[in-house]
Amino acid sequence: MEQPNLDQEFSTVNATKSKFPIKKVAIGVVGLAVLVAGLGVGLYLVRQNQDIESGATRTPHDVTCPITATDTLQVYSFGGYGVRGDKEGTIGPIPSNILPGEYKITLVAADLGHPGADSQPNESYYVKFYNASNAEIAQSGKTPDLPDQDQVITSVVNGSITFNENVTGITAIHADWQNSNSVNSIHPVCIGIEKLSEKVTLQCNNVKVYDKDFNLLTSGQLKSLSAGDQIKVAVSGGASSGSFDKAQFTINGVQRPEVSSKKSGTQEIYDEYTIPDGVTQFTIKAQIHHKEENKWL
Ligand SMILES: [Ca+2]
Ligand SMILES: [Ca+2]
Repeated sequence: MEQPNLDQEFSTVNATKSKFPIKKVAIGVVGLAVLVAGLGVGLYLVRQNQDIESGATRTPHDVTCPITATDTLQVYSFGGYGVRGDKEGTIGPIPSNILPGEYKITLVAADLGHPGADSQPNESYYVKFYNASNAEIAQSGKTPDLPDQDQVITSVVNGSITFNENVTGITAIHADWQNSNSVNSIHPVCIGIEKLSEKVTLQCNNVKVYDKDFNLLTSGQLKSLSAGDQIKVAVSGGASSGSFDKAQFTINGVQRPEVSSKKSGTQEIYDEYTIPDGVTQFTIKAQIHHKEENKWL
């Protein structure tokens, strides 16, 4: 997808008198659009077993998280400490690295003291998700009460939850925290965050014009280009995941063959072009192709 957006255009410059007049040309550089698309793939860091906090009154329960991380499922541990309704109600935030998108949330809760002497009917917790500014951006559903006879419960608390920005921290909170004097102790074990779809941000950057040796041309040098000069036109893209594999340039309305060569050490894809005779002004448009999304920008 393109959205012609003429950034700059260089008008013809009068040549000084010369025995062999050289026709001057101008190069127009066209910027392209930003596209936000859904559905993508990516790999994430999975961090587990964060150091949470210690306290004389908080003894961690050694429960192995029953959720296995995959390419599309992140797992974060809360460290095994308990939360209660009357005090010590939260754990975290633990660091996370979750991109914007739609996810399914699974929480694991435990109490190895079960079956206990008393019945605790609200052994439940939920989590809050925070952005990089430590602002809360979402809350999960609550785990169901851990039955008195059970020691571990795994629950899908959100079939689908959408994050519109990166989640960089997760805090586990007792369901009764700050609402009750009851204990209802429960140990948040871990959270599974399964990607259903990701918001991939794609962007096509402005066209660059180089000489044949990859020296970037200034606007003054662009005005000085002459018929027969060899140039390289290049375009790059930006993406929250994946990569760009080819580009196609249109110069003065003529679409050129697709190219895939990249400027050494960069992700810029370039085409080689020789300034023809009889042309005094150029408009260059570029499209770039995102491999994984299979989209032209
Ligand atoms: Ca219970
Ligand atoms: Ca308990």
